[in-house]
Amino acid sequence: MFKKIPLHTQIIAGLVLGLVFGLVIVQFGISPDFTVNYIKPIGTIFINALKMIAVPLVLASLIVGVSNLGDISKLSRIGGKTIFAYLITTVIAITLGLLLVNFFEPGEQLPQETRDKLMTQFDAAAGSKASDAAAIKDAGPLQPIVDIVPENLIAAAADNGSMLQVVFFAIIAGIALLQIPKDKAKTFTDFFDALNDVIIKIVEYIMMIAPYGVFALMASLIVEIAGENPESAVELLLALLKYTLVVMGGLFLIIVGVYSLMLKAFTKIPFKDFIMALRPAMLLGFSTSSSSATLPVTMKLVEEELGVSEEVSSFVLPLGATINMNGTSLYQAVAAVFIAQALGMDLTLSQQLTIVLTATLAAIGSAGVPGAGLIMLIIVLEAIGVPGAGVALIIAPDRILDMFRTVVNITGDAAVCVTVASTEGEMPARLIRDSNPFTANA
Ligand code: DAS
Repeated sequence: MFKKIPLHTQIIAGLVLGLVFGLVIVQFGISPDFTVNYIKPIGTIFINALKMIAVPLVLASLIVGVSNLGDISKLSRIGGKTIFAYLITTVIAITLGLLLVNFFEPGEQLPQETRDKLMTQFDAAAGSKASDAAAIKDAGPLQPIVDIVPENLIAAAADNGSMLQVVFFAIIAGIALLQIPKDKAKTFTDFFDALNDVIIKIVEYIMMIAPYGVFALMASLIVEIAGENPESAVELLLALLKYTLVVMGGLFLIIVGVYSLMLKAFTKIPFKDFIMALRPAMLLGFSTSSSSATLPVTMKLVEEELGVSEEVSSFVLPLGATINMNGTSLYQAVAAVFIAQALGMDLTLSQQLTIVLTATLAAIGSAGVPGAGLIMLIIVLEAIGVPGAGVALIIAPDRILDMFRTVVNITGDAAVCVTVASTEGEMPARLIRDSNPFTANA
């Protein structure tokens, strides 16, 4: 019976029960020892499992994603337009996220005592972070670029902090794959294709313990942060609520701002018709939190309801489901800065620009499965010197945010798809009006 409950319902239940459990412990002054010694480890296991697969997930999904572009020569007009549109919408989403989180500062209200506890809880030896920060300041202006190229791939893979170096290698390997004889590349591509599937299966296993992990993380977070004064738990929850509203606001602006402008500028599709035609895919993305699972429906809808040819949709949409996640990239930008704010770490401009680069790459590397964005967030955090375990702070609302950001991911893929098709002269308004049941009688 338990298996039949949808995953997101289970996780929301874990979240609520963890919240209630933590608040009861704090409210009745019960010793935190039991929670810290027997509940918190479950949460640590869940976080470690997420961190465990971050490196293989990046390697597999990026190498497969880049090599799926087909050989370099085939990156014709459509491929160039598609990748350009995906990169532009991703950078716009991240920039919008950074503007919102720096303007609303959801993590700034926390008292210093809470910040110190959070920093300790995330096993971040503040001292070493300070020395890392000092090292960053002393390094030359091109150091961030130098740091992208690993001197030892195994060492980079072993240290979550060098995730950007793993991403760099994965992209270079994917491009090199495109330039060696197809028969030779197939062995390598098949291996990483299989690895990609294995990792996605492992993500499913990890998401099975998610309800328990979220329960444990929420309970121990409340108990450890509240300590003697319960009101600091309330402050933390209020900060989390503000963070959630900033992400949701940003996701909404992407759809009604970015995508509607793009459709208005490059297509003759009325935005309302686009959304009405795409509704079934948006609802499926919301309930499954998976771009990959929704892909077949998205393809069917853009072809049948919006007049996109199969040739365009079968290139643009699968690529988008793999490398284009505008919702996830906005979420990662907001989450990274929120966690830094909550830990009292001021981010320099170059660290915020690093977020643009790493969140773009993290979104490219995120697989279209539930929870992928959270796993890849670790890359962004480590790249800017914020402890990766800081994801524990935002894990509570993450399942709900995953549902909404997946809807934006899917909508963005479809918006770019109809834009590319329109610029290929594929969809005169007449065709859309005739084929679209919502407007056929208009
Ligand atoms: N659930 C992912 C997707 O399918 C997005 C994410 O995890 O951020 O698009």
